Amino acid sequence: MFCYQCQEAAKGTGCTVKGVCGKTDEVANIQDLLMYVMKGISVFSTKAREAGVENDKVNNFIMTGLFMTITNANFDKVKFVAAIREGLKLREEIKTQAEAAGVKFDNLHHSATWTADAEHDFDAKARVIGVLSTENEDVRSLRELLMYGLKGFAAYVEHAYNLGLEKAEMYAFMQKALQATTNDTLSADDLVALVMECGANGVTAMATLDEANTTAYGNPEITEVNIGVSNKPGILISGHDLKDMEDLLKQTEGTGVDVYTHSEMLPANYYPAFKKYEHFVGNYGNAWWKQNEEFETFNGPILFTTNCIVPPKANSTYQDKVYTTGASGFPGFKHVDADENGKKDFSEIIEVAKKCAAPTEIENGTIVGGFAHNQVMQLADKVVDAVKSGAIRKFFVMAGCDGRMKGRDYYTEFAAALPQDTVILTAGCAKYRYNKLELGDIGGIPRVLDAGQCNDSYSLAVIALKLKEVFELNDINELPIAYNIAWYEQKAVIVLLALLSLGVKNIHLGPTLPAFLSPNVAKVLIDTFGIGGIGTVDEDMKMFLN
Ligand code: FSO
Ligand code: SF4
Repeated sequence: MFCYQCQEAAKGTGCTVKGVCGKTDEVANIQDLLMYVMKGISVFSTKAREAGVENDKVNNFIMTGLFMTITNANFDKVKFVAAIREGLKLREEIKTQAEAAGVKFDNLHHSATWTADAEHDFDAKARVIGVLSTENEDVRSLRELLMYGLKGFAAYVEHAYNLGLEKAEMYAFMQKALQATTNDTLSADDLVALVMECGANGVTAMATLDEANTTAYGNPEITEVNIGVSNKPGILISGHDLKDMEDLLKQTEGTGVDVYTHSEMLPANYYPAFKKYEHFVGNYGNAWWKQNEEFETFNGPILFTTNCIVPPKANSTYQDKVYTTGASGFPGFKHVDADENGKKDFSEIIEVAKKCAAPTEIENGTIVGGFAHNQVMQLADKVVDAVKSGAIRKFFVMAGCDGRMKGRDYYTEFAAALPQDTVILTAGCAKYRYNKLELGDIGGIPRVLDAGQCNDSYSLAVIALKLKEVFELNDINELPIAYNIAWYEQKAVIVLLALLSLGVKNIHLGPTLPAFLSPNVAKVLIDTFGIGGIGTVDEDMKMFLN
């Protein structure tokens, strides 16, 4: 195996024996093979599309396949083997359709022609088509940057799709980008252009998801979220999928079982449509990486709707109570699939919950969030006045991810050290590093404004664009906003590319720069966009405030 797609890549270069995330080399390899098969399918589907052929099964397969390979999403080899078999069939189907539409294929890339059925043949092939099979390190770096952005993009597209909102051009881009990685004639500039196009598509995906979420569940509003517990048994729901959240709330109503959000699902508490459920108690615990301890004390079953799974410890007492759905999976966890009508039945989880003890309290009190674009716009006059009067000197976008690396204490220390006339804008699980500090408010505006999930970074961009308009500036970079972003997995990659495509410069990224950036590609990002890493809290504070 060789994997360097996330911030925890071993030794800052790549995992080669076993993932720091817990992914085995077998699973890492089979994920590479699924990527390879999706590239082969895209060789045909991009041409088929030009000839007017759109295949919904292909669109769906590629969206979910990309999502399944995101860090921490799916550790279940059986699922990948099945997906590869299905993918090979779909590849033949789309090839036949394209040919029927008059497309002629020659000089096909090997990903479009390789085939096998036996799992040991999959394993053998997987070992030779991985990331390192692209020899030139800059081409490899650009291809992988594109693929990782694409994975995050696909996740957002899938959440919107689950709420009934889709855009054909988003599927077309996924396949175009996959196909592009099979084309050895593309120059570095061509690949950079595709990476930027990926960022622009990321903006579309986040905007689409925002529309899907707010149309279905209303606009997030200022909310005090309970972080304590009730005396009834509960189900803990993790991940990002709000449709699953809704289904679980509906199905648990009147059963005597309460519902709590975990990690990236916390922002579900901010939506009006979910607040009406009395058995929706609040949020339990912290960011994803603390789950081994926090699931022990939760006492009830856990439902993963997306990525952010940490393999349970061998002596864990909760592992037989964990369920996955959607693109997520883990060997030994039960998986809930939708039926042919798209309905998910969570009744087994509810029955398990009924037999469990209520959660053990690990914290109490409340945290405040719900500052997505609509809510912030309602406070716009107050915010603009505070900026004009100097009460707010600067905003710090500290969105992104949390993680277990020690160096991430930096973000807690940085947030605590920020002067009183600054406001943090956040989204994603990075917030858990400082959302329980008492940072106070500025004339009633909390000093930490949480917009929501990582995809709600879109809200932060909308807010920035609105401020640019109000202050009649020509350039988004003239705003008093600094970007000190933490990253972990591929959703943060698409958020970063989306910000770059909106023209945002001088973003600082930590706790370490991505291992998949070759020195030359890193230089392009530094020279073109002013991307930087992080230093010490003191040094960075001086740098940002000057
Ligand atoms: Fe994972 Fe966090 Fe939302 Fe990231 S919980 S790490 S950018 O925020 O993606 O899924
Ligand atoms: Fe390593 Fe991250 Fe890849 Fe997991 S996802 S194998 S931790 S680089």
